[in-house]
Amino acid sequence: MKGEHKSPEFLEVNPLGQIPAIDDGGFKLWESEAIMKYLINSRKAGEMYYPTDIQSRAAIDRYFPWHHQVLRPALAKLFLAYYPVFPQYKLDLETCKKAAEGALKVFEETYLKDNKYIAGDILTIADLSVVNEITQTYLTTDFDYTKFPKVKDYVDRCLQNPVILEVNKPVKAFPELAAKLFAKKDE
Ligand SMILES: N[C@@H](CCC(=O)N[C@@H](CS)C(=O)NCC(=O)O)C(=O)O
Repeated sequence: MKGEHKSPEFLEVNPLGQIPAIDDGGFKLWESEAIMKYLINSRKAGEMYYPTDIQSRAAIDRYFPWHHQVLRPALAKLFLAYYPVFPQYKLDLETCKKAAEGALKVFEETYLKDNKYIAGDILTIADLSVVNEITQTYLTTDFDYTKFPKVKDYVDRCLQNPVILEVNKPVKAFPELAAKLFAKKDE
């Protein structure tokens, strides 16, 4: 919010000026997917969120390109249409709702078709990536998630994970913060 991600110190870590980025003893890395995989591989924590079984990994890896290209942009635009944090993006709420509905329909009918989680019965880094993109609007807007019962059940299931629940506490509080932020801008 204060623009620290554009400071010279931060740009040393990620020249793209975006979060997340890490500096692991001098090894600098950005891109959330690469960071999650690096941390899991370097800390040998694979079995938990990125199982080493080749087919499980493939099922997780298969999700990411679609996530980065389709679901994430659609949900990010939906969020920004509700909360114009970047007013330079002229986003029409109804258009964004339609795009988000299209992406969520595919997510529900493909990735959640027969699965509790994206890659099967266990929660993985694919779920860690998507669930917070969804809760951004699930917990903070009137966007109609009842149209997507499997997505709704999925998010409620993910929110039972204590880490995901913790991360989402500030998300839940966002509408209050936004009201203050936008009131200040209008002053
Ligand atoms: N593909 C990148 C996307 C990174 C990204 O878009 N970060 C956003 C926050 S979620 C950001 O830093 N936006 C501020 C900006 O671009 O100035 C990833 O998965 O890490």
